[in-house]
Amino acid sequence: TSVFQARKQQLTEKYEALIELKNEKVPYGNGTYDRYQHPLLTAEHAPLIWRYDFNPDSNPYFAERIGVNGIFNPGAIELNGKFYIVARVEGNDRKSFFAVAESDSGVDGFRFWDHPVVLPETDVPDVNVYDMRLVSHEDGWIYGLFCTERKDPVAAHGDLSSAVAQCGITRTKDLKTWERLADLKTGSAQQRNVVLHPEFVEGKYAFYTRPQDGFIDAGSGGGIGWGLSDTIEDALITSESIMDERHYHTIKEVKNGQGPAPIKTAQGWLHIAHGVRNTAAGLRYVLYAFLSDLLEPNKITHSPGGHFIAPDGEERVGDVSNVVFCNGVIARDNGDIYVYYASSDTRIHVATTTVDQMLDYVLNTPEDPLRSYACVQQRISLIDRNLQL
Ligand code: M1P
Repeated sequence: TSVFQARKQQLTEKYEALIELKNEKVPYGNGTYDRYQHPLLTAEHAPLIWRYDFNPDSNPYFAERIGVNGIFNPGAIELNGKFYIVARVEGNDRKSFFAVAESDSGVDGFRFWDHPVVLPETDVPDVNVYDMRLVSHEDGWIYGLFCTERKDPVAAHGDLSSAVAQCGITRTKDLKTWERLADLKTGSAQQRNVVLHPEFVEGKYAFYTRPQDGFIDAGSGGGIGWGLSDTIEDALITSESIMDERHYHTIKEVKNGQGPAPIKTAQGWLHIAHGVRNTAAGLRYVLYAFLSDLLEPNKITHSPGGHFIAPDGEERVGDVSNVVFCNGVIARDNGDIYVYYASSDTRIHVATTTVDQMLDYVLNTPEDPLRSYACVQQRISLIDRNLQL
């Protein structure tokens, strides 16, 4: 057999074994959610036909031609009983694009469709697109809100890093054909982590936003914002208010952002978000959760202190280490919740929980008391109640 044939067969067998790998819960959990043994999607899960030239004449060594660097920050949706992830796939060339992977179980067996998403451009072409939030809106469309990044047109000569991030909007009925709408317009110089609320509010489209001054720095802006738009086709937010502010010496001191669209529960809208703080080792991204009012989704009613999920074990290391990031969740009719999150801008994981467990978490976890002394009092109160039992 030729090198081509041998390598093609070996890599195909290895790939199929990876896709067929069963995923089990990591024992014990923390009572609120369970992690799983294996990541769901990594660069190795990118189909071989995306990466290798299968023609022996032009690729005698069966060498990788267009590599994939990472697969992370997933949007997620359930359609007709199947689990779909719209992953951020990053090529070796640093450009991200979106691709749909499908699974029957939601915790393993995710397989990409043959072709990535063909996302139409606007008149101002995107340089990079990433982090799609999928929302099944009550208007009947599935929307994908994502970050579109372009070079800053007013960057100083020689500055090749300054960028402008804004919210791109696309919609689909089947995850196959995508219609591109105009980018969201707000008063902010930069926007990332924009999410469409699944229902109309006051008869308008409602958005969670994240205004910020610079591409990386929240600056005087930041926090999870909220705004309404009359239309989605040419979405415009004229009044943006901050519903979840950053706060000194918390997990969201430097930045925060809404994760996926919130889940509707009997007790309120259940949100998963990310919070960022700075450390000597760089930024640390964790997930946190909160509950907001059913009628006024921008009013937070319960805000557990600290993180809900923080990077753990292998999650802590990757292209951008010490990061967990979530922009996809699936809540099934039976109350099961699948939280799709990525670690260190490298790979995708799932954590499973239920609406009941998450409500137990947000309703019974005390708020951050913001001072060490108060934290000790909070803990002593728990200890004393336990000692009496
Ligand atoms: O590298 C960590 C994350 O950084 C950004 O998140 P944020 O806008 O909150 O700073 C995003 O680029 C995200 O994709 C990335 O995972």
